[in-house]
Amino acid sequence: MEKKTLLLITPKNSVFKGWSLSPEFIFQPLNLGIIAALTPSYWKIKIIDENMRQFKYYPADLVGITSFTSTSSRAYEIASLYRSKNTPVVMGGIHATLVSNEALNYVDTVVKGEAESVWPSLISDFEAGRLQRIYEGKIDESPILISPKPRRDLFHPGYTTASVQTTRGCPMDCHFCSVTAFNGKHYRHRPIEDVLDELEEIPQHHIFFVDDNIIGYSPKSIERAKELFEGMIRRGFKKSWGSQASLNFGDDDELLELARRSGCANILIGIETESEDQLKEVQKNFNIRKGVKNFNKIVQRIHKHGIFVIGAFIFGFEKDDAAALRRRRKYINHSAVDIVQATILTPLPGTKTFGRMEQLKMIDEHTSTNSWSYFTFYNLVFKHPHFEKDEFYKEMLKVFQSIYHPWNLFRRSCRTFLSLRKMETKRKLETSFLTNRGNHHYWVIVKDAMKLWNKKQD
Ligand code: B12
Ligand code: SF4
Repeated sequence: MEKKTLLLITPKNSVFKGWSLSPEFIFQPLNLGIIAALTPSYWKIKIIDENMRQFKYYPADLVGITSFTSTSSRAYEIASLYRSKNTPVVMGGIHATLVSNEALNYVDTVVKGEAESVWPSLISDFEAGRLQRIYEGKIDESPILISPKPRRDLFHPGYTTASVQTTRGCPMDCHFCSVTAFNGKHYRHRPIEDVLDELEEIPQHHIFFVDDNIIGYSPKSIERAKELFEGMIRRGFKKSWGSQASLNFGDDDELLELARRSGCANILIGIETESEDQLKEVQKNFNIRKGVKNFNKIVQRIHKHGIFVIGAFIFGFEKDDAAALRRRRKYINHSAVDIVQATILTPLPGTKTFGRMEQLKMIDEHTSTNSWSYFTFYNLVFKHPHFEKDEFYKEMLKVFQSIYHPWNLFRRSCRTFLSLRKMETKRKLETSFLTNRGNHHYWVIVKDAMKLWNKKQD
């Protein structure tokens, strides 16, 4: 019997290159590696990441597409091409889950939620010629997340960083974030030995743990993180890793020490804003609890262990006026973070921000196929109470030019050099150089995004 072919695709954003402008910042499509691992071994599987190589039509029996909101327009384009050739298309991932009715206009089947519980039955249904329109992935109540080792052998060999996931879910439910809507409030973790075994097989030196918070919030989840780091030390990994966490990453010296010894180089923390009012507006309660006045101290405590911090900030909260944008810019330029990720508030489907703005009819057109491409976090895609679009962009130009000004980049790098402890001078120099490049990379993304500011959406 001839093998059936499954083609799995990560689409690009057709109007904005963004992250994929630097090959070293392109991440492996872990989701597609997992789908491939869930597929019976008698299938032939190919993964195409459009961010890595130009898309070329490749014949298949079944096509699976993943997508962010910002890449959904391109996902629909590719889906239409395959459907025009009578190849069934399945779409999964965050966008198809949260606006499944829209996605069903362009694809044969939508997988809502996490795929582990449904993909094997979808494949048997396909083989039996009874593919359904919707499959609903179930999230287990158990704190243990069972997910197969992704088929890394199918990834393009050019990724310099390997993506690994150790946990899912976030109890915080911040208004602008879709993680809780998608992965649930329940924090789940993979068995530590499974993660360690997976790490053994990864050739890349750099690892990005794609968890939304690698340590979680409860004492139990923090213990789990320590066990993971201890396991990495015990097995003698000499890799360098980064991940995401909340401000509680800086709470515990023992945890920080274990993180560093296990190879932690950097951590991305959602600081969002220096204004308590705005933190309240988006229910970023954890940061309020930590206290704005302590943010820099927390970052400095992380520095003491030789770990640098990527601070994520948001501009364009509904209460932001021009003065507030300037205050945030000033705060950032004086803050202790090493790399600044500054973005524009974007209502993502499934979030409370989206629900509220949608009700008030504030959000830009997002029903035509291309307009989702502008939901990149670098465009204002809603009617702001304090700004016309051009006024907002005028202010944001000043903000970005200042945050990523060569002089500020230089100052930030010097601060990084001086603040990192427990590191020999050569590594400190390398790290300062790296953070400078990181900031510069964000500036490159912003410059690319600015090209869209004056463009009319299709
Ligand atoms: C790592 C990451 C990135 C990486 C990219 C990784 C990649 N190649 O996919 C980088 C840093 C490049 C990135 C960029 C961006 N990201 Co991002 N990112 C993440 C993060 C933290 C982890 C993603 C991940 O690997 N998860 C692990 C995999 C296993 O989970 P999964 O993708 O959900 O897959 C499961 C299911 O969804 C399903 N599934 C997924 N695809 C498919 C396909 C099929 C066919 C099937 C059947 C099932 C299926 O099965 C999988 C297993 O259960 C998520 C948060 C999160 N919790 O997911 C945000 C997240 C996906 N990112 C988000 C956003 C907004 C962005 C940016 C727009 C942000 C920005 N400021 O630039 C850009 C967009 C980039 C672009 N190309 O346009 C949002 C997306 C929301 C949305 N509605 O689109 C998320 C959810 C974070 C959030 N705060 O809300 N991101
Ligand atoms: S922003 Fe971070 S803390 Fe808030 S819900 Fe999303 S993942 Fe959780």
